[in-house]
Amino acid sequence: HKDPHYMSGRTTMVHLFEWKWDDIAAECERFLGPRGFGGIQISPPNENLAIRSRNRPWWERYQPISYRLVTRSGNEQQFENMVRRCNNAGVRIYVDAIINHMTGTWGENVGTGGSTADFNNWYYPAVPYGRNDFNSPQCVIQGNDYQCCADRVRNCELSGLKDLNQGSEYVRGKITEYMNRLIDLGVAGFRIDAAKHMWPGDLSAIYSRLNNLNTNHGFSHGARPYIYQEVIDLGGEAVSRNEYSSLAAVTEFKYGMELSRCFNGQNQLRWLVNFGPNWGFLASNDALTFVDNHDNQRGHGAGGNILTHKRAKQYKGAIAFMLAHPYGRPQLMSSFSFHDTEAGPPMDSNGNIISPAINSDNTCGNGWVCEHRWRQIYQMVAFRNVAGNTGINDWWDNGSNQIAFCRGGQGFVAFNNDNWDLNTNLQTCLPAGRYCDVISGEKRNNGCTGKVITVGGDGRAQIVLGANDYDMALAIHRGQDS
Ligand code: LAG
Ligand code: CA
Repeated sequence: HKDPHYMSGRTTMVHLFEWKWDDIAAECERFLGPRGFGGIQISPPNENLAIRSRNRPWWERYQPISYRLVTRSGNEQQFENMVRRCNNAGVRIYVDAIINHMTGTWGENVGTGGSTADFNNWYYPAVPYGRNDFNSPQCVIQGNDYQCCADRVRNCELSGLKDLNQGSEYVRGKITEYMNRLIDLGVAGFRIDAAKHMWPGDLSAIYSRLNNLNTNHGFSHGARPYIYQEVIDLGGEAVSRNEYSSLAAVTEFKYGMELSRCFNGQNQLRWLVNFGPNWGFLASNDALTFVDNHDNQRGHGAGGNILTHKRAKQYKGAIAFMLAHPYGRPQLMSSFSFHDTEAGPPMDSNGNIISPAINSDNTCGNGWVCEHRWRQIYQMVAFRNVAGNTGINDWWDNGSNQIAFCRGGQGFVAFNNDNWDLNTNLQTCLPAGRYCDVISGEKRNNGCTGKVITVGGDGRAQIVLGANDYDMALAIHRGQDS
């Protein structure tokens, strides 16, 4: 369950948070496929409670009311069409699977597909689930449970959401039926929401009953779904991510926290010389790595001081480092803009999601941030694809916040997070030539719209990154010379 089954030469997925299926299908064909993205994490595709009293917050999608494939992102036919078109474009789909709980305790009870529920009686007729499919006696997780009591973290309710008993044969059957339907429709894997709140043994039983990936969608015979389990573990809790890493991959929340500290100026970039397991992270293949996710970018989940698109220069620096550095399996965040941390995606007065507009410079409009369409970000996805399995060599730093390194003979990257200029002759490990920096510009009509770096026969080049430059990184790679 640790292989994402990307098409060959692809390395990176993006979370298209709250996008509609039709828009994702178009995005695969017009952008993600051609630009070499490996996959997409989509928002939960199963029916959720429509929470009108709060003006349709984003988090209503974490309140399942049934496993029918109908949400504000689209219906089953649109879902099927999206998966087919994305797979055809070489881009895999990963489903955010909400299997810990069902919706509960809200003053309304109609789902996005019209299903209803009777929360007070644990009754979800559209599945159906009833009282004895949920943990008993009923209890709600309290703050200190995370320190003391793994059993309460797993068997009590997460913010009052009705807590399914995954130990039950019937519940396991309903969950695997849902996930297998998605596999048969061509998805490549799952994010397991709230994995910390489920017993590893129960998850293992569920994973073992999942189908192999669908060979009609280009997967090889016997391919197992990629699974990354959401376990927030910054250390010191009763539940550890190590209880899950033998089953499948795990979200490595320490990664984005530490990288944010570095690019925020709270830790020096030079310490990144041994970034990876030496920092207490999971093994590389076990780790789903990211700077921010849909929760911590708005102070939900673990919260913390995480860089987001709102601090663009530092954020692009951190993302460029993540994509240039070989550790982990990177995931990009693609957001809608927000001030209110509860607000849902751009929507019309009927609550329908408004599609992103695509501007002539590749960026998005209509309230969508589309970090994945920022040049400095999508061109680093291409950098990572070119760098492939190479390691890091020729690390250089100035003893503070200026660093540079090579990826074999494939690529070279430099960063300046000091408040003085970087202007130094460095080894790039690349063949002689004139290279177009993929951060400050791009190759266009045999020219380069950004900095041109001249690499000599000895592989060295003069590298300039002004403290006041628009971006703090510079990156060149094979295929970008002229
Ligand atoms: C997750 N991972 O473990 C998701 O990444 C996270 O986004 C989900 O919480 C959570 N687990 C449950 O799937 C989000 C919001 C919560 C929200 C919850 C359910 O961060 O704030 O809770 O989704 O919609 C909301 C209210 C609570 C209320 C609860 C139950 O904020 O006050 O108690 O709904 O009605
Ligand atoms: Ca639970």
